Amino acid sequence: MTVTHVPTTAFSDQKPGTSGLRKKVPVFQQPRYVENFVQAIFDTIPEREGTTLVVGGDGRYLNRQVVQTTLKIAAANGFARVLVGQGGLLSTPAASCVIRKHGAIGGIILSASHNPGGPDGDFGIKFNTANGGPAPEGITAAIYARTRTLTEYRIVDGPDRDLDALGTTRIGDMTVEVIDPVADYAALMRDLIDFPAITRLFAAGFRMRFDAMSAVTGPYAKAILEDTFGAAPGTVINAVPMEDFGGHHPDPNPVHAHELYDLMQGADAPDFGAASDGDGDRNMIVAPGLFVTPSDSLAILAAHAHRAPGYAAGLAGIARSMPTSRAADRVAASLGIAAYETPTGWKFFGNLLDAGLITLCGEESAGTGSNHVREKDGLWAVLMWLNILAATGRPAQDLVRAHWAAFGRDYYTRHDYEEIDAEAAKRLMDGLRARLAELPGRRIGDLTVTSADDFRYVDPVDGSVTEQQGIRIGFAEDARVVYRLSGTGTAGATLRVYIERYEAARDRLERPVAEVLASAVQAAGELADIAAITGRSEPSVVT
Ligand code: G16
Repeated sequence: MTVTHVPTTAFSDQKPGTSGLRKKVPVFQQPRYVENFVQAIFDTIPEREGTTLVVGGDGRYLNRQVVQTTLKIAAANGFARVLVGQGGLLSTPAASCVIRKHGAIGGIILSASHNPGGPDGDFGIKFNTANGGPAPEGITAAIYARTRTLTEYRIVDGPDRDLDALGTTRIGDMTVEVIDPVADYAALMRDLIDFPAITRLFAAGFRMRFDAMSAVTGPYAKAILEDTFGAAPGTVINAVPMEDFGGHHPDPNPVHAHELYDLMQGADAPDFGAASDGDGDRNMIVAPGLFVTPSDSLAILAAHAHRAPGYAAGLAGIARSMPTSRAADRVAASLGIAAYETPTGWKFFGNLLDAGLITLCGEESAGTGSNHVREKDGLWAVLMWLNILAATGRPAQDLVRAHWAAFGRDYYTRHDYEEIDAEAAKRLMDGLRARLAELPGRRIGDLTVTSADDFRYVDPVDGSVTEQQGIRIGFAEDARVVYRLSGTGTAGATLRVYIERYEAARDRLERPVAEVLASAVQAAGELADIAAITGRSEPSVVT
C-alpha cells in the first residue's frame, strides 16, 4: 500500500456550525477542500490506529464521491476497518446506531440535512464520536483549529470501491465492509417498539401516509412500515433516495411537505401522516386536520412513552433545546422527573444522555429522540406515535386534544428571515443585547416584558460553558420570544424568531395560532427593529 503525502494549504472557512461543516456543493468541489477537512477530523483522533470507522450519508449529490475519498484517506490514516452503508447510504440515526453497535471510534456522516441537494444545492460533512453523537464543541473547535494549520493530507491511491455490493474488500491494510444500511437500525427499533401491536393496528385497517421526501428514509420506512407491519403498498411515498431529492426541499414542515399536509387537512385524510428530512433525523407529525408541533410531539411522546416496551420502566428526565416550547417541562413536572434546557444543537444532549440524566429529548426544529442513539431520529418518532396509537386505540387528533386539556396548550410559531445580510443580522443581535437590561417592565402592545437575557448554558455533566445561545424575552402574559441566528445556513445569515404563548383555559385551546400570537409577533418585530434592520417586512418562512 502506498500512502501519498499531498502538500496542501489551509482553507479559512472550514468552521463547523450547529451540525458539522455545511456549504454549497461548489465549495466542496474545490480541489483539496474535502481532503483537508477529512484529514483535519482524523488528526483530532490520535488513537485511531487499528480502530473501526463508520461512513455513510444521505445520498445527496457528491455523496458517493466523498465516500470514496474518505475511504482512501482513512486507509492512509491507520484505521483497521470501515463500515459503509450500501450505496454510500446511512441515515443519520442509523449511522449513530451502527457506530454504537459495532464499537466504532466514530463516524463520518455526509449530509446537509434538510437543505436542498444537487449540483447547486448544499453538502455537508459531520463527525460523530464513539457514543454515536455529534462531536461536542471541544472537538469541533479542535477540528477547526487543525483546518487552519494543516500542510498535508495523506491518501492511498487506487481505484474506487464498489459501494453497491454487500461484502468485504480491502484498501491496503484496511477492511471495507459494505453493510445493509437498514438492518442494524431495524433490529434496534424491534427492541424498543411494540411491533406486533402496530402490525395488528394496520391489519385492522389503519391507514397512514409517510413522505420520505425522496431522501434517505425511504428504504428504512418501506422495510419497517410496509414490509414488516404490512401497511398498504404506497403508504411510503417519495421512497427512492435521489441526489437532488427530486428538486424538492427535504424539510418536513407544512411549507415544504405541503402535499402531505394538504392531504391530512382534506376529507379523505388517512389516520396518520408523517414525513422525514434529507438525512432522516427530523420528523413531521400530522393528525387528520391537525398539525402537531414538534414541541407538542415531544411532550406527548414523553407523557405516553411507558406504552412502548423500550420505555416501560419510565423516563429518567427530559431535555429540550431552549427555543422549544415549554410543553415538555409540564409533562416532566407531572411525572416528577427533571427537565433540562440546552442550546440548539443535538450535540448538547449527548452528555445528559450518556450520564443517564435524560431518556427523551427534542427540539422545535422537528427533532425528537431518545437514549437509543445519540442523534435525533425521525422514523423512531413515527414508530413511537404508532405504538402509542396502537396501545391507546385512540385517534391521533384525540390524543393531542386530550393532552392540551390536561396540560394546557403552548401556541407556537417560528419566523425565519433567510439569507439576510450577515452584518445586519449581527447588528440586530448586538442591538438587542445592548438593551437587555432596560427591557424588563416595558409595556408593548398588550404585553409586559418581565425578563430578558442571553441564554448561557452550563453543562450539568462536565461544567462546560456555552455563551450567547439566543436572546430570550419573557412576558407577564405567559408569552415568550426568542431570537437567534441559525448555525446551519449556507448563504448570508438566517434570523430565527421563536414566538409562543401558553393557554390553559379549556375553552381557549382551539383558537387560530396566528390570532393568539399576533401581539407577541408584533412585539417581537418592534423590540428587535426587524423590518428596519433587515429590510424585510415579512419572514421568508413561517412554521
Ligand atoms: C441541526 C441540529 C439541530 C438544530 C438544527 C437547526 O439539525 O442538529 O440541533 O436544531 O440544526 O439549527 P439552526 O437553528 O442553527 O439552523 P439538522 O437536522 O439540520 O442536522
